[in-house]
Amino acid sequence: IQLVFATNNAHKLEEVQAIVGQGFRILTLADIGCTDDIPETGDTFEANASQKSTYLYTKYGYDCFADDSGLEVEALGNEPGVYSARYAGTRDMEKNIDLLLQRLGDHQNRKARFRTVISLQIAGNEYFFEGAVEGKIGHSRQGIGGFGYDPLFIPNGYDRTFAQMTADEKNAISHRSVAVAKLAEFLKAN
Ligand code: ITT
Repeated sequence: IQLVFATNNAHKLEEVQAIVGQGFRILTLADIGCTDDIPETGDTFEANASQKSTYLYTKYGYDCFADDSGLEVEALGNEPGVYSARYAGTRDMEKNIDLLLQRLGDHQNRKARFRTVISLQIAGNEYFFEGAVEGKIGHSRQGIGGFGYDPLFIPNGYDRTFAQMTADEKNAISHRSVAVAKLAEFLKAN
């Protein structure tokens, strides 16, 4: 099985490749010579995942998939959500994390979830796969692994953040691994 992954995020690529193993060959945008800034203007994860995979399939004709994901913090009305990558206006994660910690302050309710929606395009048909992981937001950054908001996110049942886990530990429970496992099941069955 060979699919293009419509992402510019090297961390996502690394995680997905580790989750699916060697049985799947995942091509990158670089592999197919795509340097486009793929538009992402929806207001749901589904819409954005679909926009990215549809763009690639329509322009290049490759079977492909896209991952749209983000962090939903309950006390912030599920922000940053689809704005996770640019919460503070740019892709600077230091600023994004500072803003989140500032807005949450010392709020008692620190419940949060990571969500991933994958859109798969095969022969002109689209399929969606979702994953989520529940947890809470720490009071400060902890750990240096992972990417994005990982230093803040403590999954339920653990007392460490995703950034304090090994890649394998994160991949065993993450939102992305849940969605990717469903994608892999689907591909094997079809
Ligand atoms: P592509 O659209 O090119 O795939 P992106 O980084 O722009 O890459 P998104 O639009 O889906 O991806 O934004 C997701 C953001 O949510 C991402 O930049 C992180 O800040 C955050 N995020 C998603 N998954 C995460 C994870 O597993 N750990 C920490 N933060 C994550």
